[in-house]
Amino acid sequence: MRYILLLWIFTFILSASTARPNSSCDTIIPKPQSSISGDTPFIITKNSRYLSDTTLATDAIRYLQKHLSIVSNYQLHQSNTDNLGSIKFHYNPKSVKKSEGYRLNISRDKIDIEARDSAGFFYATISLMQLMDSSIWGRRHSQKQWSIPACSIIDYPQYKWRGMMLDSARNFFKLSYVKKFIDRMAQHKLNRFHWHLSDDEGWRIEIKRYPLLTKIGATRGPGTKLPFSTYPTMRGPKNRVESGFYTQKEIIDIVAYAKARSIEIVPEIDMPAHAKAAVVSYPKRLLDPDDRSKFRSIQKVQNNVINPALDSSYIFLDNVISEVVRIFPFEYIHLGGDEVPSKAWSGSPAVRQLMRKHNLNNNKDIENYFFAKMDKIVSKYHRKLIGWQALINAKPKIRKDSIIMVWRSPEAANKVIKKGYNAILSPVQYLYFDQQYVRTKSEYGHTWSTPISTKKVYSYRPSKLKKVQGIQANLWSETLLDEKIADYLAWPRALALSEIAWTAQKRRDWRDFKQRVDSVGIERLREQGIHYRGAKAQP
Ligand code: TNX
Repeated sequence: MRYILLLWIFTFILSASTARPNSSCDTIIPKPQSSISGDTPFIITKNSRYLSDTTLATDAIRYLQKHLSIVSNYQLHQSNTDNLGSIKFHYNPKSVKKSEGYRLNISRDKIDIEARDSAGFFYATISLMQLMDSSIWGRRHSQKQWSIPACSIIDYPQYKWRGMMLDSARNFFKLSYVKKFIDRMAQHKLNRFHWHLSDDEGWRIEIKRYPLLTKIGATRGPGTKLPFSTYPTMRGPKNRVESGFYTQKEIIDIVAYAKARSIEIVPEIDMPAHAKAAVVSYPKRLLDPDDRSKFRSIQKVQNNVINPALDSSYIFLDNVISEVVRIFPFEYIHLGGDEVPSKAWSGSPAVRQLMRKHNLNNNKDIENYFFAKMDKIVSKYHRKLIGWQALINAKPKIRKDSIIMVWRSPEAANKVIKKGYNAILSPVQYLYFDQQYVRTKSEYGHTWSTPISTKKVYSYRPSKLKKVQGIQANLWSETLLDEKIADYLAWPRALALSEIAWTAQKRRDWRDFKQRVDSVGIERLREQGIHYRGAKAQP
């Protein structure tokens, strides 16, 4: 009996020590620019209080409170007096010089957090939470006391654009998943959620003036006007009707949800190509009735392009954009611009006439004409333009403060910058998270480019040229048949993304990163129920 009791005590001690507090402060992903470990940890209990002298810390405090109340069943209350054992949020633009930066000082008696903006306070809090046991990220009651290692951190991001794109058009994702996606980004200090909301396979955003966009354009499969869920690159289930879109009300909610996590949402309405869902919904407005062209896109979709010679196309797009900017407050809007099939418009009398009138010689000229007009519309709504690389082919006429997303190669950014534009780097060879991790039949993901392991993502050294706004990973969804596959392809690669976007190159080291991923990074993903790809040796 005594023996059994001893064994029981021993097992108890062992299991308690696996839920150990982190003893070092080197567990944060992405790695801070500077961090020094101290001696005695700070303990959060239900008696801990916070103090704040700024409303800029409000979202950060709420976030910490929300997690604590899930896992510990208590709120962190506010205190008016500066007692020992408080967490202090202090606005200090003098000591924190960089936007989104923060200082975090943890000692036995108090925690000091300083920042100059709400993102800085939020990221300090994220770091604080990463220093706690991983169960802080969980969704069940776990523990009452939280030990946080003593630590002194000075931190700021090296890029201001740290993005991830989710394609809700090829396969629709429920709102609940979009929220999870955004939350997980925020937990790794990613700050731009690029939302691909329209493509050939579906129009996913409610536009009040044009209800058919979602009535017709958000449904595909047998018996619909978009019966091509079986074309070669779509590996979806055949003969099934699929549909889905987000209402404006839902989107307003998501924008606020993201904002509270220091994330801006960039909506993308893809044009003039990748627009089959739009053109089948409103053919009279968007297509030349006399157009005799017959062509297929690279993804084998027939006649998927808006006609750029019709006044009705621009009126339509202007109206659409007027509704988009009403619900998306971010200063940029993404208008796609990729992959116009070479034979598009070849049989359109309206386009032929347009070419004569404006002295346009080829499709590139026509696309530039189209985007010059679209840029004017975007500027009318006080927004700036983002587009894929093709936007600056030949002689672009869009404003110089536009941003070009460069995806064909890492080097292609130079061309963009030479032409005087800003760039976001998203090279397919490193940051297309829809590609397989390794080339094996059993792996999820696309195979048309190179496979991308987490290590490969981590090895990317993005250019530091001034016009480079930052980097972004893209999760196109042709092969993402469910949320689990989306999770698998995104994680743990997104951990590497967060570090190359945030941490200076001289602080980055694969072995050090991998050690943090293996010890706690993966544990945090597991706590959240992410279906990550779990090969430990090669995350
Ligand atoms: C290229 S990159 C595309 C997308 C596809 C993706 C699949 C770009 C601007 N266009 O339409 O979904 O490849 O990997």
